[in-house]
Amino acid sequence: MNDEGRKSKRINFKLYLITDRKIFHRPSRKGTLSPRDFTSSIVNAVEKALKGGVKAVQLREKDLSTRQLLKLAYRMRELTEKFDAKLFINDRLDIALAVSADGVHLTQNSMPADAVRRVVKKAFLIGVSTHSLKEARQAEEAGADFVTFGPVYRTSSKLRYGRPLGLNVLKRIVKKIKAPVFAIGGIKSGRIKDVKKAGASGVAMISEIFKAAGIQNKANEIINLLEDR
Ligand code: TZP
Repeated sequence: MNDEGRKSKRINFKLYLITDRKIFHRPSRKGTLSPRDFTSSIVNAVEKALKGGVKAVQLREKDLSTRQLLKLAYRMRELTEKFDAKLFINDRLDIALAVSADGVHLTQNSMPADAVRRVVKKAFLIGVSTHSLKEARQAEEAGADFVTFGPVYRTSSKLRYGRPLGLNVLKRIVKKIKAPVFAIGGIKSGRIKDVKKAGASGVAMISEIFKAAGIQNKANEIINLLEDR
């Protein structure tokens, strides 16, 4: 794994787990999930992953109301703290600060990293989703601690995240920026070797872990693959 010499001291994890509670519950016809749905299954699933050794979780539930998201974020904070894992909140700096998360994960439509940096403590971490070398460079220049890059492969949700960018583009980006790069999009256990070879500092995952029959074992298996154990 090509993270020697990178600004990786602040980023001490290689597996970045991203939530998607819709994996467990389909929204009703009205397009909403009941409050019970969003406080139970995803919390249980994240707990299993934490038991398997996950050390970084991104709460990414874009369709929840502010109050629903805040409530879920408090639960996630409690849980991640118990397992000494980092918590990131997708896009919402306000929620991240309110629950004392370790950081925020910014999209290309979020506040830019430099604007966030101006108002947070030094220890607060900033991740940024990127999909090209230009975006990765911009994120790094703006002070991102790490970036996710992808989709590298076709994801299970078909082309919702854009066309797959491939390992060669990942390789090029890793060479050009110093910040740790997490490969995202269609990452499965069997692809970790190639992603590592391409130079990624780690992987970000949704379905490979949350759709696994045994979430705890799957998380553990992936961590072992990433750590070369
Ligand atoms: N951004 C790019 S691909 C993706 C996101 C959020 C989805 C990754 O999901 P999966 O199930 O790990 O392919």
